[in-house]
Amino acid sequence: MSNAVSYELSGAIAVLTIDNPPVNALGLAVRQGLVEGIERAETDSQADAVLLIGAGRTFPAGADIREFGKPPVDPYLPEVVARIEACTKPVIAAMHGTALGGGLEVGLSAHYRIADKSTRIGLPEVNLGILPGAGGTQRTTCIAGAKATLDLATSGKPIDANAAHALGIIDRIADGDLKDAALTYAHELITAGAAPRPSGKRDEGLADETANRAAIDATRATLSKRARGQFAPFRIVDCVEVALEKPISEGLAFEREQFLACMGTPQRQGMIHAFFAERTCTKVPEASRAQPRPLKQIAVIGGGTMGAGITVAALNAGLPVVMVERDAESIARGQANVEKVYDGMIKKGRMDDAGKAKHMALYTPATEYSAMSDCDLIIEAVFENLEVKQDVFRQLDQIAKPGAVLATNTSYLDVDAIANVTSRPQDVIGLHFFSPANIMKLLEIVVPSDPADDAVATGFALAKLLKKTPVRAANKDGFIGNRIYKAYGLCATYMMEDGASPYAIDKAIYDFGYPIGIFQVHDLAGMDISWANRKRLAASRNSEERYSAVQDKMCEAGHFGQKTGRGMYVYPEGARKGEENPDVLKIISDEQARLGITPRDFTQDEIMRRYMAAMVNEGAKVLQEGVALRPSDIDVVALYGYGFPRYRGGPMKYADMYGLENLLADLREFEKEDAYFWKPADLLVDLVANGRSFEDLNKES
Ligand code: T1G
Ligand code: NAD
Repeated sequence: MSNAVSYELSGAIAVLTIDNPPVNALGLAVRQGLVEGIERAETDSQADAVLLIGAGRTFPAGADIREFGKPPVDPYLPEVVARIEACTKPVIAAMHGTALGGGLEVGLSAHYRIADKSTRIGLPEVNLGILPGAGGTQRTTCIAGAKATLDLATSGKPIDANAAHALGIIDRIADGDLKDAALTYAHELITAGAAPRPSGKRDEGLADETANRAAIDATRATLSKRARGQFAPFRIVDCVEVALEKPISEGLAFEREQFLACMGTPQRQGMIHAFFAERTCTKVPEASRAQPRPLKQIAVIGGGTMGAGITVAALNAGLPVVMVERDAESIARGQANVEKVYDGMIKKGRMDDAGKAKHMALYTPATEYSAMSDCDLIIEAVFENLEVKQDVFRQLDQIAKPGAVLATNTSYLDVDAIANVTSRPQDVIGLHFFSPANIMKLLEIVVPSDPADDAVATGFALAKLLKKTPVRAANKDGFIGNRIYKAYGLCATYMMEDGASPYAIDKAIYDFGYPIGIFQVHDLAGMDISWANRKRLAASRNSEERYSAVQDKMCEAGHFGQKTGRGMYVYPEGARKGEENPDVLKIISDEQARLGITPRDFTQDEIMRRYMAAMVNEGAKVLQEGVALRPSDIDVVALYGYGFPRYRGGPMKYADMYGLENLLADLREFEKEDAYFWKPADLLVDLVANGRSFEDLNKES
């Protein structure tokens, strides 16, 4: 027997225990072990039934994703599943933890299923750019119907044991110890003379043809918006449709074809890269060297846009929060900003008054800094002004308890300049949340020049508590995200000044897969913030840097974006979707005339080649300067903070798939018109010269 699956007889039950930590992924050894186990049980005269169960924290959580992209090795999962289903003795699957993807498909290949009450089951393959390739689309439909299958497989979201039981996917919820309950269930089935019951031959889910048809049509309609540009979600609908119309053998064959088609797409590469990138970014030197400090109570200074969002994120995680504002009027506004979030959820029916009360019970408003003297972590989110922030940290130094971690939410300011006004700079870090902070998953953890390892580790512990995706960034202007954002923003501005319509630029970015274009983002964030930043940097700007005054002139004319109802777009009566703004087009053409620029056309392809070249080139500089630890961290920042389409994996992954030599060739072409802006990063030149990729750097990190 393979060492990943053990065989033991418990009474008349052959128990196959899958043991492949950490998540019992269905790697080769597990697949071999399952086939060997079933064949042994079939010939074992003492065994009247077979029980499949997982050791450790979960029933198999899917195929082994690390095997993807490598040459597949027999037995393939569909064969393993078919072998289990064909077993001549009843097979019972006992599921706990997260029975996902191939794990659920193995469960469905059994004839009966029992689950622990906290089990979650799901078909998350779509999150990896693929689809359930071992019968999941077919057997789930046979049992639970089209809607349930489509919800599971196109959302990728798991459901709990009760919901799965209600759908007939799980036959029994275990009471008490799972293995004991499963053995009892197996004995009951034997006593009852229960025969093998192949899921593929069941038809409860096929009965309501009208509902099934409606589910297919509704899902296709929804996906056309929700899964714009993606491949796999639509193939899933095709598979479920075939499950409704064809015999199981044809359905399984069709599903396999579609699975292999998905496996062959760049989207699969991009999304699997994203899966591992968001797990790798938590692996940082500081956290491997030190344990985090306690995190029982935190404080937030400033109750504005960010302070309120950060507070809600912490309250949602069950963390008590003290919010401090300048005065009674400001703290009342701060509390209102927090309550507004919960009131909005109650209005949408996603929370009730009791839920709000439970969270607000953890909230303490204050105007005295002394109210924070017991807090383990204090996050400052006051005005983006160095003097104001330094003053806050001087006061904090007086009242915060020894060992408290002091953090600033600054977007651009020098964290060392803030830390060094205190007597404990080693306890100061940057925690750069993204707006709205209770929604956005990204958290840049900014490491100044000499922090204590456990202070940085505490930042990562907070991220885990708040269910944020943390990325370590060194303390350099704009850190990772805003620095790269500035570069591709500049690129878009230059193209606009050279003749590309800002609306065509936004359309190209939207068609590339972003939710909105760069100028729509500017309008959303408010042009005044970047205007203030340009003014702050004016004195230190390199004279070689091309400077476009278009956005300054827009701001001088009050075109700040959605907050003033006009920016690059005009927003009639507060509309969220804008219309073209003729005043801005006038400003652009006046600037072109003033600068003697003859506007020229830009194709979508050229717009995106320039946009991605600017993004990746700045990413390479961020890497070579050590601001980011690895290229995949930059991908995580782009995916979770800046709307980069997940199915493309992130800018650095995109560049690897596009070919670094091609990207360098683009830079060389653009460099002819602006050597300063388009100068290729040394790292990029070096990688191309040595035939290496960003993925090589990821592997070395
Ligand atoms: N294969 C390989 N490694 C995996 C894995 C998998 N399926 N799932 C998790 N890991 C690793 C992960 O990289 C991490 O490693 C460690 O396990 C702990 O994971 C035919 C083809 C199960 C809910 O998509 O959603 O089946 O970083 O940090 O937060 O239809 O992992 O420690 O080195 O995420 O508690 C379908 C993917 C596969 C589920 C646990 N299955 N996994 O979450 O821990 S495709 C999935 C998860 C498929 C068939 C197709 C989560 C989890 P390391 P973790 P967690
Ligand atoms: P905001 O103007 O909405 O809120 C700032 C709050 O700080 C105000 O309520 C003000 O009363 C309070 N405040 C000012 N001085 C104070 C003091 N000495 N003590 C206590 N409270 C004080 O600003 P915001 O958008 O929430 O930004 C806050 C910080 O977060 C800034 O550093 C900003 O750069 C950063 N940030 C903003 C965003 C964003 O998208 N808005 C995103 C990331 C980071």
